[in-house]
Amino acid sequence: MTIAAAAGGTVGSVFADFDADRDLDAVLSSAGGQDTLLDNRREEGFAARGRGTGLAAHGAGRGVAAGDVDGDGLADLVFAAGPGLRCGCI
Ligand SMILES: [Ca+2]
Ligand SMILES: [Ca+2]
Repeated sequence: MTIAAAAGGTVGSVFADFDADRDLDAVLSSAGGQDTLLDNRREEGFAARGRGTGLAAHGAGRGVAAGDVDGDGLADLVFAAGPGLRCGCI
């Protein structure tokens, strides 16, 4: 799968190496409420993951950002959804 194929309804995206395998993965925030982790499989393209990754369906997405919010050395995700913010970690 390409990122463009998975990006319908996307209102925000962030790229980082979320599984520490030295390639950039992507998280897409969706206006439809289901965020998607795109696992970079290199020559195979990206594999879409949703449920089971810690990402959950929510209200209308507004955006996503990545950073080490809790200082544990691992990337965390912060989603803007609906009228407030929620935080998810993968
Ligand atoms: Ca990766
Ligand atoms: Ca962290």
